[in-house]
Amino acid sequence: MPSPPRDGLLARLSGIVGDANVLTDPESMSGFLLDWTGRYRGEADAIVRPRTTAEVSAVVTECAAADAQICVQGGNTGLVGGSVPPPRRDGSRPRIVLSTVRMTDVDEVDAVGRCVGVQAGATVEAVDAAAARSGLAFGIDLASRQSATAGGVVSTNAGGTRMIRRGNARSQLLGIEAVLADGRVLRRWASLVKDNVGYDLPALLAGSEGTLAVITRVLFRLVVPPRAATVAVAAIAHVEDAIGLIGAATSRGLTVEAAELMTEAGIALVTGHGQRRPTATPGPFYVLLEVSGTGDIESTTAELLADADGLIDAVAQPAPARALWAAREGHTESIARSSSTPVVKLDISVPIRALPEAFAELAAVGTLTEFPCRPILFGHVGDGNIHVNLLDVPPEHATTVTDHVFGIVTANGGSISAEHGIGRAKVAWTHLGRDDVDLDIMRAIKATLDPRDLLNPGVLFDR
Ligand code: 2HG
Ligand code: ZN
Repeated sequence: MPSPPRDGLLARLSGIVGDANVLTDPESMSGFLLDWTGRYRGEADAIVRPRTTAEVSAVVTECAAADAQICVQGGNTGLVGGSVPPPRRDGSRPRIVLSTVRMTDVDEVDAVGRCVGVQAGATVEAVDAAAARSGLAFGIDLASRQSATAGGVVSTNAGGTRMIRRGNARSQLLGIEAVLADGRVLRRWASLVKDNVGYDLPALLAGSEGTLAVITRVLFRLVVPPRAATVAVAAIAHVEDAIGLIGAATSRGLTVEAAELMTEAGIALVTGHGQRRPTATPGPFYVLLEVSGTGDIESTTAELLADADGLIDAVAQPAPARALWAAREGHTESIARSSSTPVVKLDISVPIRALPEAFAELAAVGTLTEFPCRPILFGHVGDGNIHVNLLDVPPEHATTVTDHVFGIVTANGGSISAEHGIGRAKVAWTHLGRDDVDLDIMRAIKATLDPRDLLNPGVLFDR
């Protein structure tokens, strides 16, 4: 049952952001209360849409005074339930969703310093488009680029398809502005590549999943894009062949901009949803490589493919080769549309040397009679990161099948969350990724910055 908000809180929030930006009717609220996967639904008293850092600070201050909890939401494209509030457990605390949807400013790019300041709600696509107008690029790219936001990718420390070359969202950070749980504004905003005055607080907020502060602005470093790149998709016989191809590309002097692994089961799903099959001859596995370099990259790529172990078929096109990328990027959407139950989405990583064996063990989950499910595995093979998507899992088996997958991952020396974070989906398993000392320190940091548990309740910690 929804609890009544503290007297007057919503009126005071309306005074800050305007009546039109405090949504309380169920129809306009519903999209903000359900996560992208459809697995996590929550409750809140209102959706509040501030426009500026000053408004966020005022909203947080009012919420703190009313003991109201705040769930921060960007594009709501995270896949671990971290951007929607939990169902109510404690009926007495009011709760709002703070949406950054109106905070979309993108400053002028500093082409010399190679950086740009943006508000938290600017999309990845908008950041990249601004960079491109100055001949630069944003180091983060992902399939949800039209919705995923700057604040979202930083707070989840997103990786995406350029991670192998450019690093994760934390690596793109030059500065940050964030509102603390008491309403004060933390601002580190010098476009300095070298700046070692104490703790790296922007880096701490990256990956904190909205539990320590509300990120309002980000100063991103930008990168120089390659002059030319080639995208190749190879149908291959073994997972090892994908890893071999990445090493061989580097040995030939090519720079690997992206390296993605897919399976025939995944390609069959995306082609069933309108994408073109990448190679004429199917393979049990596919690797998509985007490579850049100097000289004749096309010929070097052709030689690379001709010498590749386990090659069944291959195509190569000059970047951006959108149709080739579409087969990879269409996976998430096609998977969501193909499962009879909410997809169990697990995002794991293992050391590269353990990847072929771990991959085989993970794929075999579909053959176990105790957990009926259909696994589709794909991901960022160069980073050892596999997205384990389990379709048609009866909801009563979701926890046991997750336990089973995480057992495989930890036995292979891997991580239970490679790039999607913990959200509310993986809270019960954080002990598999961090020991007691580590978790104690995390709780101590949370207790220092948000002692009253105002920010993103239920995310990262079970409270
Ligand atoms: C991707 O790499 C995203 O496309 C989503 O991280 C992965 O749907 C998924 O499991
Ligand atoms: Zn991914």
